[in-house]
Amino acid sequence: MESRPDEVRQPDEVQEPDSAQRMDQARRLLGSARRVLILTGAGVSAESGVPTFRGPNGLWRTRRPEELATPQAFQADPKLVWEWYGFRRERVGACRPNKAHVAIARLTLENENVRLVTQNVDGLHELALEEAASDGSYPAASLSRAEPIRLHGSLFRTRCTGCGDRTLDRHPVDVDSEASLPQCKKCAALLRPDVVWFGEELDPQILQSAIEAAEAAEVCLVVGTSALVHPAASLPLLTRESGGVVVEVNTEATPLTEVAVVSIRGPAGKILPRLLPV
Ligand code: BV8
Ligand code: ZN
Repeated sequence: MESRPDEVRQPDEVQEPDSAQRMDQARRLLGSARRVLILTGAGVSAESGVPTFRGPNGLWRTRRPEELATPQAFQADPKLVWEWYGFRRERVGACRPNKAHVAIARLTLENENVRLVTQNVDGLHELALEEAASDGSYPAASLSRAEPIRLHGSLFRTRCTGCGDRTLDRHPVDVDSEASLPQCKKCAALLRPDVVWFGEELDPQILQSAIEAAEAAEVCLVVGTSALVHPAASLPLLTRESGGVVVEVNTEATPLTEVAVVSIRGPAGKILPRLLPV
């Protein structure tokens, strides 16, 4: 089919000579695995319009995420950091889950031996899950079990820098002045986004449940991550060390490509609906 001159040609699995075999091999591995870990990064949300960290729109006002997503940056200029999180909340708030999120949501609802661990703070996995279960066809137990293990927190939650209180918060952020920044309703201290910043430890219980899921998995399906941020990037290695295998879906090669038994090139929104047995 001739593509219209203005149409951006998405890299497609059919372009690579042996990609059909890779898809078959990956389907077989996923189909025969008793336990599967799915690890996602920003790439799974790219087709929803969420800028990735290292992609073309990763920079914000020429600042790199690693510069802004740190306790030091917040200490030095909480207004600037809140402006960035306010910008992302608004941008992500207008995005919808794509076919990759939906395929993963269905699989985790249908199969209790599939766990999802995400580095994403955009809440699109959770939204896809809510919508997939909205027809009430899944028991509450499978819904809570299908909840993603969120390694790095959420854009739509705050944490108090004084009393530590955590709250859901989807409101736009008033960044007029330092005095207008979000304040704790309990102790009036400054609130911060409830995310894990670079240099900060992950929540030990959350990390432990991710490690256990990685060690128990026979297949770790890694989708849309550059695998540069740790400890998240080490989870697939734990699966391999425990005798399992790694399957990768990414539009580009990553440090995990050489670890993966099969690596599929293409956009997650196109690949996952064809790859996952749902
Ligand atoms: C910690 C929340 C203890 C905030 C985030 C070991 C070695 C080296 C460094 C370290 C190490 N251990 C610790 C570190 C330091 C650091 C780290 O890893 N630094 C990196 C930069 C080298 N780690 C930490 O600080 C962690 N804490 O370890 O505490 C400690 C502390 C100090 C020292 C030692 C130990 C905390 C890390 C968490 C930071 N918070 N997010 C926020 O979001 O605001 S990380 C954030 O960046 C994301 O959550 C994610 O994890 C990461 C971005 O990576 P990706 O999601 O993969 O996105 P990216 O854009 O990079 O790539 C997108 C990919 O998708 C690409 O491959 C692209 O090709 C692909 N793609 C694009 N479109 C598509 C696609 N694929 C498929 N389909 C498409 N359509
Ligand atoms: Zn407080």
